Amino acid sequence: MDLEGKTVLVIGLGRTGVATAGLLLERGARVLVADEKPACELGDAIDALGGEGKVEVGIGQDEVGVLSRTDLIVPSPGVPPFNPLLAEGVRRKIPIISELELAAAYVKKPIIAITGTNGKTTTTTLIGEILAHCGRRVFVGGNIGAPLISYVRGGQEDDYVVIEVSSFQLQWVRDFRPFIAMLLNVSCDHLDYHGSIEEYRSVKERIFARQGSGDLAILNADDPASADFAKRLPAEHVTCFSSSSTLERGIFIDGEFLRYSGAEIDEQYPIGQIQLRGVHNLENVMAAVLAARMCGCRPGEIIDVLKSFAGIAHRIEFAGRVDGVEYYDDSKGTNVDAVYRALESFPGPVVLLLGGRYKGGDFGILAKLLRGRVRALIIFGEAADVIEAMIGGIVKTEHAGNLKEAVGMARDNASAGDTVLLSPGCSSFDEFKNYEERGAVFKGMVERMSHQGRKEIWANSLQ
Ligand code: UMA
Repeated sequence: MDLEGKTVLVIGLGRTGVATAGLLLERGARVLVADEKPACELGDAIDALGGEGKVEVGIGQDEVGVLSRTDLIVPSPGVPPFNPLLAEGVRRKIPIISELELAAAYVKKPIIAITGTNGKTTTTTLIGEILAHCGRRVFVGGNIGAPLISYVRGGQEDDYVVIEVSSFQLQWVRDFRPFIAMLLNVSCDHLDYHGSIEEYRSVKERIFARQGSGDLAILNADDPASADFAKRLPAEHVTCFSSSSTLERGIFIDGEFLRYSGAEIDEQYPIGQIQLRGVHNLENVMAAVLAARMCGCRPGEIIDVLKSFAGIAHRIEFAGRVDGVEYYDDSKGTNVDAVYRALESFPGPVVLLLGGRYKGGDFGILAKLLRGRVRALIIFGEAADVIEAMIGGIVKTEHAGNLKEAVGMARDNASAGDTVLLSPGCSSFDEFKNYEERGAVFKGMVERMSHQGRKEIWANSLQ
């Protein structure tokens, strides 16, 4: 892509915007930056780019006049399509390209791209671990942390590029062509950004659109829409995984094993040796196995990693034990489907913490699981009233103003043998910078409670 002398408008100067602007400058483009924050709050980002002289900053979100001198727009993932600059850019037919697509145009190594509403981070991390264990050099990034464009600016010394891809990053792609692409699942999420589940799904499906000869597409056979869609994909190889049915070609749960079967394939992966818990995680594992086998990893090598891979932070992560109650941090569970999957992993009794900023979705789908496994529901934050209206009272329900209060109430409601599960089903932005901060606060509280508990036991033993 020839960027020399082009005037490019970067919208949003967060992690993606800074890396994007850096690449554009390196390639000889003139860079304009629009961010909803005032320029004085963007000091670090501007410094990272070499100071104010390097890029033009201070452009407001509705200063559409700037578009008359813009050749290309690169929006950051978090900038929604209805952002005034973007919407006007579309109307004026100015080319718009996502950071993902811009970066991929320069990536020389095979890309493995993972999308889906839930399980992306676990699957991406697991694939990275398996490939590394098999002696491959691997970059792991995308929505998970370092944007792909930051990889382009490095030496590109790896054998594979494994990236978690969000629907936001797929919003403006046209030519993005991963060697392996996978769609793990689709359920209601980010409706405040995409408008409808249909639009959200169609954006996610763009991950497969440009695949072709030699490429592999991986889909979830249990998702009726994906099963049908699989027949129309351009990739040379299309494979599915299923946790509920037997597949002639693909990978599925067969008693105590994950069984991968195909024309000349019949492999088994013992479920008992997999550290990750929950059916949803078996789905993630199956998708990862398919990708790893495509990259030439051997079953024995894959099993080695499955035996030790315990998951990622804030995703049904064990946070500690206090008074015989186990606490789990699922702060990354920011949509209703994620809560459903987390709850399914615990037979009960569970004290469930739900809340934060509502992003859409029907909490009513949790009703049956609530009745079967949940002792008490603690709802907190901005979304408390919305959640109360959908599922309040199905089981004992209490309101808390914030997460800290909610944890205190959970402790009061739980008995030895119970699980306290923070799986909020909402974003964290009403109270925290991101889900990581929310999870860290939760884990910090559990840690303090358990210290306190130990001190009390110690003090009592001295009396
Ligand atoms: N901004 C605007 N106008 C807007 C919106 C934002 O100017 O309308 C500005 C903000 O003031 C800020 C900047 O844009 O200065 C932030 O850009 P961004 O929200 O795109 O955030 P980045 O720091 O670039 O991080 C993004 C992803 N963020 C989002 O998708 C919201 C990160 O995913 C990702 O790790 C990072 O790129 C690197 O690839 C986070 C996320 O929450 C973890 N992702 C969502 C999710 O997982 O559910 C999709």
